[in-house]
Amino acid sequence: MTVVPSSTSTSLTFAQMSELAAAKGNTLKLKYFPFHGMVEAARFLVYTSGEKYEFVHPEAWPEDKVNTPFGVLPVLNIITESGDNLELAELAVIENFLAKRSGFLGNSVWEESIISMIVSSTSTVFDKYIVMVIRSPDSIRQELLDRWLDLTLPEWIKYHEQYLINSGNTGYYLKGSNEVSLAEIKTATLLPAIMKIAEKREYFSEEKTPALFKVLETAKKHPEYARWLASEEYKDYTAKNIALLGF
Ligand SMILES: N[C@@H](CCC(=O)N[C@@H](CS)C(=O)NCC(=O)O)C(=O)O
Repeated sequence: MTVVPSSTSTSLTFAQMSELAAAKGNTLKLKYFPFHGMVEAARFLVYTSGEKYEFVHPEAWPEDKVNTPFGVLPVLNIITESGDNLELAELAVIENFLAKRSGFLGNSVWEESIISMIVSSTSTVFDKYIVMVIRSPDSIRQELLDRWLDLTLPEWIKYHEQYLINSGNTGYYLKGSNEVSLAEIKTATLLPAIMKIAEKREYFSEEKTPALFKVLETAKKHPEYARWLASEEYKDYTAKNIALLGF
């Protein structure tokens, strides 16, 4: 099998690439399938970056795999003003890169690590649903869905409620913070989908999950996030997500 490596700007040094990636005036191109899937937070971070951006979709899949670093999406291409093309793959890395650029990753290395820790926990619960349930054979999907609903999800709910309450139940994960970070954005983007998937279990309510609901309110009060939720682009991805995945 021949794998053609995806394009990278090999003539630039890492120091040059770092400078270019942080510069203003770039165009951000985020490639993923034409629904929210796993990139809802990443799309918001692109939207709020202040840079020109394009949300692009593969023309043909799996044919387009070979044009990505690891055969999967999302991929972020940063096109600099001088036409260089810097490429990043792997969702967590793309999210962190974009979040750091726009101030959604705290104000110190420790805050950054705590935010990444919380995001990783939330990403994992959703990834498990995608990998264990959605991609499973029809014959065992219901059993795996029940396992996710009865074991995986309740743990996430319990520990996140506890973490938020220990942080003061303010709607922010970081104690004493009043700045929206990727931790709140990640939860706010995935919680509505998770609630829909689990609606028959009745795990979520103002009484049962007050701290998680406060995170949703915190995110919705963020002016840029509210603007993103109201945008046609966002609504279009939501409609396609519902049509394809049911949430
Ligand atoms: N480790 C990757 C996983 C990405 C992933 O699983 N992408 C899926 C879409 S959600 C994909 O590209 N699937 C198509 C394929 O595997 O051919 C990441 O975190 O970005």
